[in-house]
Amino acid sequence: MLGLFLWFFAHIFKSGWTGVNERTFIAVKPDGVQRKRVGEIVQRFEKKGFKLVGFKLIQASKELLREHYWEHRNRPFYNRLVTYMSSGPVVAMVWQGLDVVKTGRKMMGQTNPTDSMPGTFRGDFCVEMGRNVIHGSDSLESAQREISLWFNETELCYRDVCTINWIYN
Ligand code: DAT
Ligand code: MG
Repeated sequence: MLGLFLWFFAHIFKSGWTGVNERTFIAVKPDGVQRKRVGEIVQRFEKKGFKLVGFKLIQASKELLREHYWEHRNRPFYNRLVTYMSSGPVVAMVWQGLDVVKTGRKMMGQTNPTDSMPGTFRGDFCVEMGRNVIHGSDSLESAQREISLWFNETELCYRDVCTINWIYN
């Protein structure tokens, strides 16, 4: 009985994060902010048809960044990465829409800008992996974890937009 309840709860909870309600965490890194790429990055997500539900300029603490990049804690670049990410403010955002996690990753390009196609943020805006301008969640699970790490529930606006029928059929 408890199992059934937990399954039901998990299903309802997850369904809030799928389909047109899927959400991803996108951050313009300190180099992207300094190099004035915020406007164009926001514009491309808007133009695509995704919905902005969270946005803030934040000087992230090293604690937050260590947590954010926890999966890389044993990699040789971990400390350098945390130092770079704390070297200036970042613009933290939550975007919502159908397949936004996967599409956001495609819009970003590959981790190494050298491997990123022109037309992607990393393909167009940067040359080196250690200054690759933008972060985006790599899975639905990462997105949930990262959004709750960077945002309080009160900072997110789940609003309706009047263009919905022109974006989805
Ligand atoms: P991504 O940002 O594409 O999700 P990731 O999660 O593998 O890439 O790594 C996080 C960041 O760490 C990445 O944006 C740049 C840096 N990084 C990754 N691999 C690296 C490496 N081999 N050397 C230096 N920095 C690296
Ligand atoms: Mg990653």
